Amino acid sequence: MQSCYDAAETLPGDHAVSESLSSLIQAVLNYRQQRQQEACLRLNLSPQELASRFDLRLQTAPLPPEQLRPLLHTLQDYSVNTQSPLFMNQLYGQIHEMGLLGDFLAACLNTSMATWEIAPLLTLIEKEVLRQMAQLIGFDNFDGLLTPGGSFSNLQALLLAREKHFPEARKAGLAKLPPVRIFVSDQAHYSFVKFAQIMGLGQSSVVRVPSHPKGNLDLSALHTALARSKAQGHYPLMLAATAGTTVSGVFDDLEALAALAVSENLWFHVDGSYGGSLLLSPETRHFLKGIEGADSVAWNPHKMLGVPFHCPVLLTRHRGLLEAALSTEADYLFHDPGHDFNLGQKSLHCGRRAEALKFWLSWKVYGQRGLAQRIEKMRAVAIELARQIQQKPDFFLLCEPETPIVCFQYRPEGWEREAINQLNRAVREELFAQGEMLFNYAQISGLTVLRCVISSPDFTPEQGQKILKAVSETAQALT
Ligand code: ABU
Repeated sequence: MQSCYDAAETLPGDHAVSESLSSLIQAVLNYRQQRQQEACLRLNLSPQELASRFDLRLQTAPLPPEQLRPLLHTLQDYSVNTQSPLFMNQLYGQIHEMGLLGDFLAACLNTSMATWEIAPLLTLIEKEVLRQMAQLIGFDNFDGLLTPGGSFSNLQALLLAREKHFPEARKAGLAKLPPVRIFVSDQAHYSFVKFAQIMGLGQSSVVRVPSHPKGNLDLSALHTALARSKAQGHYPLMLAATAGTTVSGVFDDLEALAALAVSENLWFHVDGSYGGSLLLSPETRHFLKGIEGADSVAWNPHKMLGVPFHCPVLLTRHRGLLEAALSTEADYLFHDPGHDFNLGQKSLHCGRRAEALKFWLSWKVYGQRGLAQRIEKMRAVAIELARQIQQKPDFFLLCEPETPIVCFQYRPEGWEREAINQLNRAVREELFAQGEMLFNYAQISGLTVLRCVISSPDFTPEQGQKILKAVSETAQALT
């Protein structure tokens, strides 16, 4: 049996293999293009059914060459098609070509971002991306890095806050810390609770302040929570605002929260993992007014900008604090202590992929204007979808979209709240199983809403109508 490469003569990396690599990559791209035309975005199979259809086994013998292309195609077939405009299930979706190319290039360069020695140009590229983002935020001074995810950016912000308020905790641990409190809205990302627990602060150190019905933090509830916490002898450490909430994509009042953070001596973090990208467009940056007052910002360009998953960024205006909080002696790797170009000294983990490259290449090629247009288009179709919803008497719109997220309910007249909630969940489950349009559901303000995250600039108003028709017909069929 002949293998993809003849193991006796050639090994992966040899010229003969790289020849076939380019045709294999072309085959993957062609098949990806072909899949765009297909109606079904996801096959609804149980783990057992999927495992029985796809040959997962790893064997001793090499794969026969004629089986490789079919294997790659099947792998694509059985994966979720996130490239369709009708993939609206998560906060990421359709990617663009420069993002894909930049990610491929990062894999080709195959290095770690730990030190200047092994990633000189990539380090400068990461710093340039950070500089441009910091400028958009309005930081005069900045520091930062690409992190392993928005959750980890929030963790690094927590560590920065601790370092600023209790630098001794780094060596001495938490034993002498007062009972600290971290204030977030009840719509904030779950990572604050998870990482407060992992940091040893305990889940109860996170105070989840009620939000308004559309999902933005209620300022008067925050004042009440702060006063109660201080009266109980707690130490208010951090206030974390959300710029683009996970469910409804709305913005907390950053200006008011920044002012409050100053007066209460709180570390002010803005979790702009989803909504940070609105800073790129002059049409939308007003939603983030006040972000320049943040001590730290999380921002994930992969969420709205078509950069492949993932590209999470953490920025702070406190230079030197990341190293203070995280650098560790390891002279086998970091030969020059204090070298500002050894980004590994600011990082939670050692080996870090060159995630900034794909964003840098996208920005370089499309320009800020091109990236901004993507957001403007997606927002425009989200607003159009919201308008269509408002015109239908049996639909309810949660709120005017601030980002390209549209949350709504199908609401038959005269139905009780709980019955409506159950109906909407059933509608989503039915449509999700059919696989022609993938959107999620979520709870907010006691409602189960259908949540469409538009992540493609190709999404059309006709596709919006198709979604509403499908929701309405499915609901009627279910009742
Ligand atoms: N990191 C938040 C992910 C939530 C979502 O994609 O729906």
